Amino acid sequence: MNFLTRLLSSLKKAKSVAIFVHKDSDHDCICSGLALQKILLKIGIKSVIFAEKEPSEGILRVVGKQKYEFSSQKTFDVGICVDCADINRLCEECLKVFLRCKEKFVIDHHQDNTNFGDYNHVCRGMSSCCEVLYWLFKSKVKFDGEIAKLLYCGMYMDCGAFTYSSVDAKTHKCASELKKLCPDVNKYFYVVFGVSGEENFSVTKRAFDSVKFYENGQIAVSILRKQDFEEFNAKRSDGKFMPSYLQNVRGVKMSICISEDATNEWRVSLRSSTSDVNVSNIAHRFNGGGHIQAAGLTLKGDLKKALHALIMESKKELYK
Ligand SMILES: [Mn+2]
Repeated sequence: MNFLTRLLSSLKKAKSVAIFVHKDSDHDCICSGLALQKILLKIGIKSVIFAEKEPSEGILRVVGKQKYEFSSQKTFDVGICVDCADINRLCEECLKVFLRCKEKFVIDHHQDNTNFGDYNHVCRGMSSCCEVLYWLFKSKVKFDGEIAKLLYCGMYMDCGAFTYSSVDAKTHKCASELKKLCPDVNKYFYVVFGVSGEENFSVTKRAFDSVKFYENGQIAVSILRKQDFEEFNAKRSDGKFMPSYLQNVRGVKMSICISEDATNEWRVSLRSSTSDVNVSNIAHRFNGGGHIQAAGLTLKGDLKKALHALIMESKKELYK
């Protein structure tokens, strides 16, 4: 039995269905979760979405206010996890609920997905989980403008606006079909990329001042400390454009953007400008994960030591 047949037959029998998105949610996972919820509704199935917390402002601008669950004592018949490479990407509360689900389904696109569901549909290396959902349900459900908008936005954000190596002719075909259903979708990218406040501007400026280059300009590193965020009343997401700025510097093959989340706890965002440099390999060595050209990890402890370890691993990947 193929994955979709299995999923649909389980859903038909299920009295309760839960969708799960990963912690530190990005556009792709929230858009995937909401699109899947609406797709299921089209075939008469109600579901709830479990998340770590309310999505960030940038995501809210695209999806609007929606209902999420954050914990539950209930046992669900079917659990579907989207955009999650590994079961540990679920927050503690979501994980408890997911583990109790009688049947567990996984829909994802990460190269390094661990097939942690009872049934797994993983299109490794595809642009986004949203694209996976598009191809999976395309022949079963008639997508409407709202579903198309969600799928398009999640895909657009997860593939660096169609610039990553994960984008192929199929991705563009999917985008083309979706865009017919939501012709004005670009306005959301204006609100996500175009609008910034003083806090955002100031913290980005601080990040620029911190930039150092290594290995003859092939590696660029930016660092934002807790006090930088506090000084400008900014959040980590206010510095989110640094990776793309650094990737645009001539000669830079990979960038490392570091933000101090809590005292001596560093969230690291890795990007590479060529698929020859696989930053997900680096992330894995520090228990992180992601994609070939975009990955992330968390480090604890002394920054100097952490940075040194990161540069050493990056060099290994760079000269492979
Ligand atoms: Mn994704």
